[in-house]
Amino acid sequence: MTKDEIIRKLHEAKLYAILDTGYSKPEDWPRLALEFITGGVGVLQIRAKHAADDDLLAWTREILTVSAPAGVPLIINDHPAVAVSANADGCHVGQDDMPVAEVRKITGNEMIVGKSTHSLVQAIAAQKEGADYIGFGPIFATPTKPDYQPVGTADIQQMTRQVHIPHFCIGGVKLENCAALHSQGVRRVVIVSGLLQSRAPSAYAQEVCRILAGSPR
Ligand code: TZP
Ligand code: MG
Repeated sequence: MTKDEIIRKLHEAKLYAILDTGYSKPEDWPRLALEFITGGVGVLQIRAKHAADDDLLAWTREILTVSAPAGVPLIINDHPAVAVSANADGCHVGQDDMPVAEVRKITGNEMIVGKSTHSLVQAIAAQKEGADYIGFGPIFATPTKPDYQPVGTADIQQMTRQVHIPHFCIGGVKLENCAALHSQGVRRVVIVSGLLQSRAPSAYAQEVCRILAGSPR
């Protein structure tokens, strides 16, 4: 995908899913990726905190065989060099990782770079730094990211006014709280454990997308 196409997909996306080794086995990822995409997931990320580069590269190549034909961007958490080797669509970094400009020196100008933010100030700073999209959270406390103070929903409207790159609310987001988040101005979310622990991930994703699109049942 070209960078323009990837960015258009980010704007269109309601739901961003993460294939995380904390909740799932990489051998299940191709099946999960297909179910997620069928349910309307618009962006996928691979997050494998303790994996070797070779494994990450192999997993990424495999998921790309599912995501690329569907036109769903695949982002790698950290590891910009692996993202390049695999020809993934982008790389995602946190506050303690390389700055966006450093990542771009490795990934070049055709990949996107996303950044995790944990406050309104960080969200505005990430936009200024040149990130293509941000994650904003954790909105609620979550075992997936246990050491972070939840940011809650108070700054979402302010963030929406000031941040014009796509922003995805993350952290403790579940199907059950999507309607309340939508009513507070949330239009895009990242869900990790909710989707990976669902027994019907495709239907789960479909329902989240329906709620965030604000469309009637
Ligand atoms: N960054 C902020 S919260 C979070 C990350 C990676 C984890 C979100 O996981 P879950 O399981 O959807 O709460
Ligand atoms: Mg990181």
